[in-house]
Amino acid sequence: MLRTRTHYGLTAATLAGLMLVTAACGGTTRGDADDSGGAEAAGEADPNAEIPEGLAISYLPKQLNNPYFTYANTGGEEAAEELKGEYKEVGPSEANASSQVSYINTLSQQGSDVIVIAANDPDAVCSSLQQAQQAGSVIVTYDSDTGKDCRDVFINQATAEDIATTQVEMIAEQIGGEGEIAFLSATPNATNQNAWLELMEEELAKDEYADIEVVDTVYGNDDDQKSFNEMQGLLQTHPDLKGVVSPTTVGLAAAARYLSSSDYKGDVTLTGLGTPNQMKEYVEDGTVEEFALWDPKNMAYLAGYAGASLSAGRITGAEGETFEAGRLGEYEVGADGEIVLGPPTVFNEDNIDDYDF
Ligand code: RAM
Repeated sequence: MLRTRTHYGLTAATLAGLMLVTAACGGTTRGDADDSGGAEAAGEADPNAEIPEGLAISYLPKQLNNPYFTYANTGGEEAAEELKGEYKEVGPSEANASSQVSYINTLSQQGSDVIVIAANDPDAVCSSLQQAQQAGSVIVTYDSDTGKDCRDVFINQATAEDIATTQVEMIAEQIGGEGEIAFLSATPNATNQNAWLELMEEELAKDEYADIEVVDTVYGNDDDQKSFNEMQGLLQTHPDLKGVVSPTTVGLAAAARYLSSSDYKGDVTLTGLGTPNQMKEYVEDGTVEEFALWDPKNMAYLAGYAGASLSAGRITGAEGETFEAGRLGEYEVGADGEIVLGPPTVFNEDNIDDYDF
């Protein structure tokens, strides 16, 4: 549905911006929402609004070639198909802070109705996203958020608190409640990993974890080789290390690969967030006991439905609004436009064979 977008889902701030753009451009036909009056102009949702056919729904992951996003976006494609929209995926090959900006600008210029993005950096993408909103795109963040003023809604894979406490519980249990641990994270600017790291530190500051000490945090940049090297470095730098938490699928798989063929296997615990298919061999060979994740495909599927519902005006992103998300059923928009997919799942030898992603 390129270039013929509905403006029903626009927020008041977006409408103000749109009016400015309209005024600046003088005579464009795009800004007809400002004189349409009624519920739309007031930014009210119409739960019965039709989702138009042909919506352009574009996915912009942190990076291409990351199995997590490759699998996740099959859910985006599924949603777009069910909604009779046009699915597209574009993205950088590296998860650098500013690597997504040119893709956002291009999608906006192409008239994408919905842009679904996992932000590599909360700030670097903000102004391009706001410009895309002003030009009529709905912005849905998934996996990794930007600021709440730079998007309409955020599809959170699970609450940040749940993701943090699950990982702390796993590492604490596996190292017997005491000793040195370290974090092997993704990129230093990643909104999601940074939120989880902060909450894990808070959780570990509680009395029950008084005997666990975080001695280092390193960044593998969601690059396989760098993550592998960082894991090696951690083990060499901290001879008393009892465990490593890697809250990234790229980091966890690379760290497991290093650990599995090193002398530290069996002595150092490794856990974090991983995909069952990438981790299966390391659970089977005893390198890793337990790790967690959610279903990335459902996350991207939910993002597609949220984006289409916004674009059609069924929701505006206000707290308390509800919408139907296909096979996942009804979801509600929470505070600050956050929509939570569900709790994380813990994987170990008992259930890992039940999953294929
Ligand atoms: C990596 C990415 C992604 C994160 C997962 C757990 O694939 O950093 O953003 O959610 O790990």
